[in-house]
Amino acid sequence: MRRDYTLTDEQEQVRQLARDFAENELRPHTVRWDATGEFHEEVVPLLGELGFMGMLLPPEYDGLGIDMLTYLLALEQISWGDASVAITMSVHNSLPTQMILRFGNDEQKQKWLPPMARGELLGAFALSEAGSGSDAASLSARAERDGEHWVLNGEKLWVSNGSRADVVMVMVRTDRPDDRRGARGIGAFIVPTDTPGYSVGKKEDKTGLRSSETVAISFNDMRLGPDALLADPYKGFLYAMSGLQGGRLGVAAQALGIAEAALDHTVAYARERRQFGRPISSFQAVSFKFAEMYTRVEASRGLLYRAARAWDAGDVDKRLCSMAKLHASETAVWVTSQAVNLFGGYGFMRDYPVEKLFRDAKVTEIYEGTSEIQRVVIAKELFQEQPSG
Ligand code: COS
Repeated sequence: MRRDYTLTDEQEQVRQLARDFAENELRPHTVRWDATGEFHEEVVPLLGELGFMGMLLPPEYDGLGIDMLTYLLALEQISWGDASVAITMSVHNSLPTQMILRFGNDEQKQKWLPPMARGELLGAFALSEAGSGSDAASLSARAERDGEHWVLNGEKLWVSNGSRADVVMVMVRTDRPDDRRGARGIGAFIVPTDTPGYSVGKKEDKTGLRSSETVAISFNDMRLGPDALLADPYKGFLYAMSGLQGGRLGVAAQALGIAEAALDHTVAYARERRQFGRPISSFQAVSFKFAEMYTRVEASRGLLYRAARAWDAGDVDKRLCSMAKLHASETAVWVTSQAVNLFGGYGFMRDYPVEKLFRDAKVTEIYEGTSEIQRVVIAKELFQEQPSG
């Protein structure tokens, strides 16, 4: 790993800590986790001990209280070690904990954040449904008032961490059927997964990220007290979108880690693999491919770190978050695909590491907003900007 002189000493230390952890605790198990699809259960408490489950939370809630860039540096390295572990960490750090921190009341923060920061409680986020993916505001799971209480019914799909989570941030309709309010008729609820009426459904059989369990969850007359509602009952969609800004940076860091891992494996292979009497890296056609892969990875890094620095300066820029995710995810898919080609026949075999990275990369173009949705956001922002001069 090259020293990055644009980072502070503290940022370099956290990055190195995450790299060492990835090297020692993740890489030795990643092939087995992928093959068996077993959840990396033993890793979550270890991440908690390092403080990596509460990186963005302030020390008063037992978090590390570090900046967005430092968090993303750690996440990138964790993903370099194993991308399934990275999504467990990313969802937990970016979505439920951040939404409680930003929009929760004191009681909710005191109750949930310290154990979540310590990695004792795992968080998840449930927005998508069978009929609402990109068109997230069209969701149909609902919460009805019953005096002070809420009664939830409906089903959510593709919930990362869903089967293991202790608490899930759930977005459901709070508007009445005769008064639908679109994106302004949705509430966000903090749902403990031991609530009667909560159930975990099908575990998905996925192309990649196979040791991250992705499930459907459903609510059947699930009663929640008023303490479960996050702030305004009609602003849950806005809270979720605000959470997804940071989530999209997390996915970008995850994609960057996958692309870097593919590049590292493929450079090592191209140095050793000999054809026509010489290492394949000495063929210009091959070396040009590496130049392109390397350049695209560094471009993704530049955009991601720029978005993170803007965030840390107080400028949470929707456009930059979407650009960073779009670029890094498409880079990861392209770089891992090139890596498979460069490994030749071996690239297509499970005995070699790059086909797993290729499978893991694909979903980064899909979840937390598809590449098409990122383009919608970027183009909309561009046309909303004031003309200069
Ligand atoms: N950050 C903050 N606020 C956002 C936002 C974002 N990224 N995107 C939208 N909003 C806000 C808008 O500003 C608007 O607020 P106001 O009513 O105050 O103006 C509100 O949300 C509704 O926005 P909009 O009218 O643009 O809603 P649409 O229904 O047209 O949808 C998209 C907007 C498509 C951008 C949104 O639905 C989306 O991001 N979809 C992808 C969902 C997703 O990422 N799912 C993955 C879940 S994790 S697997």
